[in-house]
Amino acid sequence: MNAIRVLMISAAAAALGALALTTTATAGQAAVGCKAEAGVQLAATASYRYALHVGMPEKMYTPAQVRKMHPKQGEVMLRGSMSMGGMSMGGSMRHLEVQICSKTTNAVITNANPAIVVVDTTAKGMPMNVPIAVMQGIGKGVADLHYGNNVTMPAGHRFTVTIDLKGQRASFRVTSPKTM
Ligand SMILES: [Cu+2]
Repeated sequence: MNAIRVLMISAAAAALGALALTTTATAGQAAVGCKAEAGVQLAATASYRYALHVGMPEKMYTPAQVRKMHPKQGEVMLRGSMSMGGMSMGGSMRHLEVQICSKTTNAVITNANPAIVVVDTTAKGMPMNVPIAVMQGIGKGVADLHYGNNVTMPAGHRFTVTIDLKGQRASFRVTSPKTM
């Protein structure tokens, strides 16, 4: 019991250390994000800019896996939970990601706690809460930091995606892309 607790604490300390390192490396110059790019939809609220992208499922790794396996592609998950069976659902899994930036400076907001709700309007589905993982593309750094997960979104279906951060809400309409 005690040994487990010590282990958990040291793991938390290690995670904090890694975070501190990241913060130090980028101190002074906030990474800029939420750029207008192909396949990205932007929306602004009073304080934030949200950039939504839905693409093919991404392989997600923990920081420890990245250090050990040196993957060249995929994403590193900094916090949060990987959705169960993320890669196993075959054709209807998509990667839904939202970057959150300051509306005034476009600085990437790294410590947000957003809610993301998806509704399949084609299937007249119930609202689904997306489990929030905080991710960065491998090798891309904090400029790519975003929130989301692999989510079941059948190809060609229309969806409403609602982002809510501290009551500042924006909704997007998006069609799930076909397999490329
Ligand atoms: Cu991602």
